[in-house]
Amino acid sequence: MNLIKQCFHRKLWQIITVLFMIVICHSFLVIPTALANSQIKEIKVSLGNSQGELRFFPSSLQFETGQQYKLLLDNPSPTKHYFTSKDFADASWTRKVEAGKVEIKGAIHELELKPGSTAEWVLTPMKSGKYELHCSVAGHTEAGMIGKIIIND
Ligand SMILES: [Cu+2]
Repeated sequence: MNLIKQCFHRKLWQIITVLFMIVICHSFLVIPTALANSQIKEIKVSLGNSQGELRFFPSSLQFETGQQYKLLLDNPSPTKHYFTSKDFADASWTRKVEAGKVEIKGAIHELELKPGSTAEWVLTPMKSGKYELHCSVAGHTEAGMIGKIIIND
């Protein structure tokens, strides 16, 4: 009787061990898949509008550290504008900027968009904080072409 009980216990432990191994193996398979699936998030920002208003649309941007973003910038206005946020750029890792047929790699601090142009800035925010955004064309910051960028942990 005791031998049967012992045998049963051994079998039970074997089953538990196998189940445990399956769970461990499964998590090793699932975690890299989840990482690979983490999509690039797109955020669209217009510099000014067709009415010539000196504003960013939207003027408040939120990011998360470690998440990759594609910042889609466009200028639908009749004048050129800047997307200037040096501290935000310093707090982020830039993979590339694409504008027209040109792809620029390396650190970026400021982008100038001529009327009707677009640019794509692919970046990963690294350091949380609040950062200011402005357009550095003379008079535009004073007219209210400013914004805020928040990077959350
Ligand atoms: Cu401007």
